[in-house]
Amino acid sequence: MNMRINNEDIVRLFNEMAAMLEIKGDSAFKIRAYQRAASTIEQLSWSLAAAAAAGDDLRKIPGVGKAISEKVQEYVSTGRVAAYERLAEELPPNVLSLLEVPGMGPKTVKAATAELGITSVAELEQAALDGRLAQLPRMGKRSAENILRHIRAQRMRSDRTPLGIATETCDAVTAALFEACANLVSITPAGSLRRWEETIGDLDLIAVSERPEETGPALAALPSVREVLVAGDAKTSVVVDPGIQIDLRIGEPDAMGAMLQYFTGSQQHNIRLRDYANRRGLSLNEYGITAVDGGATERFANEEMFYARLGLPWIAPELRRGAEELDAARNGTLPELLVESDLRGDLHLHSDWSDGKFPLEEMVEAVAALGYEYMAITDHSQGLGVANGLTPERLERQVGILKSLQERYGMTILCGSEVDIRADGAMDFPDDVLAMLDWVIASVHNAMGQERGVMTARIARAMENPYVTAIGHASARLLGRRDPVDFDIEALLQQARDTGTAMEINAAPERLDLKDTHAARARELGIPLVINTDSHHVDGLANRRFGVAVARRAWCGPQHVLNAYPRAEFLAWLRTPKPERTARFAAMAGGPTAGF
Ligand code: DGT
Ligand code: CA
Ligand code: CA
Ligand code: ZN
Repeated sequence: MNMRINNEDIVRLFNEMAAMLEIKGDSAFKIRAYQRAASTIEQLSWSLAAAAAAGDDLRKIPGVGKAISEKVQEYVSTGRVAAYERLAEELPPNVLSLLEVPGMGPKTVKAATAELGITSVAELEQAALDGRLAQLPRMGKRSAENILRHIRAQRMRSDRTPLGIATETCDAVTAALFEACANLVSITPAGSLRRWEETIGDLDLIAVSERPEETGPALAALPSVREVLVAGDAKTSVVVDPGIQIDLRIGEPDAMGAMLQYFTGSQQHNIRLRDYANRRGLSLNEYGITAVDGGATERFANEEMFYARLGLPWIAPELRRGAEELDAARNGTLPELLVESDLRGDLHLHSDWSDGKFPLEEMVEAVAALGYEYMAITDHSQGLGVANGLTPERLERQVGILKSLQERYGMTILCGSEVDIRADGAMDFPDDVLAMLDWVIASVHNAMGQERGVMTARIARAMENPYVTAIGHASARLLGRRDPVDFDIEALLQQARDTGTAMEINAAPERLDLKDTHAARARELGIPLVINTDSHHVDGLANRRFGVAVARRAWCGPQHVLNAYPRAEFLAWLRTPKPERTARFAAMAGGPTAGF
């Protein structure tokens, strides 16, 4: 199989080219063109390489002109881009990491490498400490000290924080602030957290208080604060354990609409919204909306009113990516997004029979308490020794127990398994064992370093198995800890459609897998998505909100999600022979019950 280049590969390429051109001092126009192309391609759900290979005209994509389109073609057909390689040869190694240090612009990076011979952030830190950095043109003592502070803060912040950890930190800080400030009225998260991005650069909080001047100092005084970066009237910035920056701003109740809108972003969404407003003679800022030809700033108590003033419906934060959401809002074609209460089942759950922490009965009881109509217990298969995987004999015993439990519940309890996909794509149980199950999730848990072609063929083979209902956490990534496996997502999703295999959105916040753009592509292809918590603990069931967020970011409504369907329809799909399931799902999604 000739593996395609993923969109992520192309995005990285163009971002790096932009950065290198910046250091070289090339034209701002050219740099901006690469950046804009990268940010557009990042949002695409469909494979750019596939489109290029099919001979599509890539210039129809906003931000993709002749030069960019030719580079994509070159990359796709040869796996290399000569212009990129030329740039990399011209510049010192490691130069891109220097540019990531706040305060280090392209000119400074150039000077630091050329005049001081600096090739790493560690060397930059040394030069800032011993005074050499301050000697550079346009630098000076103060700037050098700032860079030193940023290097240290960056090290402490350790990059972007996975959504789950950011959410926990946000909850903890919010609770502590309420504890510390009797006059606090509300704390609302904005920024990437409110948009449910998979990783968070920093946390943006907006506070409303009866004594606003006390809120910032109260944050700075919390015991979890490691460092105070900014202590101003308008903004307080701190770094809290476990190394997350928090930007706190004070809002006013009658102007929260603009405040929340502005700081929710994304920056790209705001830029487009501002252009849109400008063309209507209005200008936007964090306090409200002002007519360009003068007059007072109008204030808005909430975002609905803010967007309404622009003639737009409210746009869900998950959609605010600066992609197609503005056009959709204008045309009245924003999707009816999935909400948590649409879910009617959870189909990936572990008990203490494998690596879960709770007995079968307690897991079943906890799911029933959510009011679900169906569930599946899916303990690990035998191959996963470390997770106490079940042998066929233990699995058969578990099936017996689940059948007897079923008598006590109105909820349908499916007997399932999370079966390893072995390195060669074979299932970890023989077909006669799989045949006794109602629901089979196939997942990759080992040999994750396989190259793209091998991994794609491996998962594709698993989908051909007639008993495999869904692929679990397809990329096997752990945010901030383990990279996704390398596969051709387009080839896999087409195989899912051809074989009638559902694709899981694993809601565990360290996974979020499928990720949003891949889930959007699955939706476009008519593949049923299933949102599972993969709970190993009764508390894990609440993680469904993260899976719902991924689905919302993928523009999914309940009609796109298998476990949002009423039991009868879900079971009818499950009873349909596998190759016919895609057609069956299309009929469900487009049928009389769609869009409930
Ligand atoms: P992050 O923190 O990297 O995960 O991403 P955000 O989106 O939370 O970004 P952040 O914290 O820098 O700023 C929060 C929002 O505030 C951002 O999404 C849009 C708005 N914002 C901040 N600075 C600017 C700016 O210079 N221009 C515009 N248009 N918006 C800004
Ligand atoms: Ca932020
Ligand atoms: Ca921020
Ligand atoms: Zn798993």
